[in-house]
Amino acid sequence: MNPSGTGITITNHILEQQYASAGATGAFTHLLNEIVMAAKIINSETTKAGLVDILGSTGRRNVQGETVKKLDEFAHGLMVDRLYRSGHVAMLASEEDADPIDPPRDTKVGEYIVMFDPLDGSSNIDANVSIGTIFSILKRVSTGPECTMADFLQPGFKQVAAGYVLYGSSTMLVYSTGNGVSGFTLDPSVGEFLLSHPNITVPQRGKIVSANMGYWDYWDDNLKNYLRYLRAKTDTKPVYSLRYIGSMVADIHRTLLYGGIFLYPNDTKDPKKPWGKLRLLYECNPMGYLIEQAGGLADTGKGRVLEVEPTELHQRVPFIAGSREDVEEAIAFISGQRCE
Ligand code: FBP
Repeated sequence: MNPSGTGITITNHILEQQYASAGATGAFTHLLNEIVMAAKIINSETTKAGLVDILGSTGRRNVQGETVKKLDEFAHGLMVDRLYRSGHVAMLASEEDADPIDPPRDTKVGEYIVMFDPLDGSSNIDANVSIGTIFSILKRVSTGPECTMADFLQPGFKQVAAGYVLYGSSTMLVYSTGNGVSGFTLDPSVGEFLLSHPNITVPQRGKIVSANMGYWDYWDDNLKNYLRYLRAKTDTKPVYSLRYIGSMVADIHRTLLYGGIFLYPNDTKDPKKPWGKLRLLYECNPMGYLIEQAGGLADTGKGRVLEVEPTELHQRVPFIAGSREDVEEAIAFISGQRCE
């Protein structure tokens, strides 16, 4: 795959989608292009992070109770600025803010709701491990002068687009508008995201398991049975290899390309929060949408992630996603239908 060879830029690709959809106004194209621009600017900061004063924390804690990293704050501010600059956003929500983010005064607003995790995997930033930006786009549903929480608390299957940017050995932007999943690699020599991974399809079955095994003692027996099964070599399956980066974007990107299964299940680490760690609206729904668009499955252990009726902006859900056959097998074990 030679990005420069194809020469299809992400803007070309987005425009082709626009021409293909009847009644398109260009608003969506403009919005996606602002996300592309934000990705390029965040990339320029992450690649020189060790050289400029952008590593380390701000000393503040966000609504998740996590320490806010300087790059988190930078990426958050930039996404808010670029998205509202498009003039097509009704309202925004970010992992970094407890409440939806009002448009700046005198900003032209539009019909799109965007929720995002400005910098996912921020615990890995200072160690130069891959990190990412995740975004989910919905259409506004409320009709009054002001947006309401109903605009944000929509089930994942209502998304009109979703994607992520991976700041890794190379920087990639992977997105879907409901017609399959496409991956673009940033060619620094031309400053353009070029099509490098057309029509990404997750393999039906993989041989990689991705979960933070450090939490083993907090998982239930059905899940442990499944993971023991993956560790066993049988005539029909190899031993599954363990890969866990601890940045959801990087772990899901590998799962999309190589197949296998990524799990952040519910656990009893904190009995008050038995539902795992990952956030439904700006982590699990956009990633679940991409996995499904690529032919895989995304489940909570009790049903399709994209059918969860959201109740809170920052709610968390268990997340089990990847190759169709692997997720089906995992659910059979987790629900107790299988135990060997
Ligand atoms: P944020 O960094 O955006 O808060 O994301 C959460 C996250 O870092 C995910 O990227 C990753 O999958 C998970 O948490 C890792 O959690 P843990 O350290 O508990 O395995």
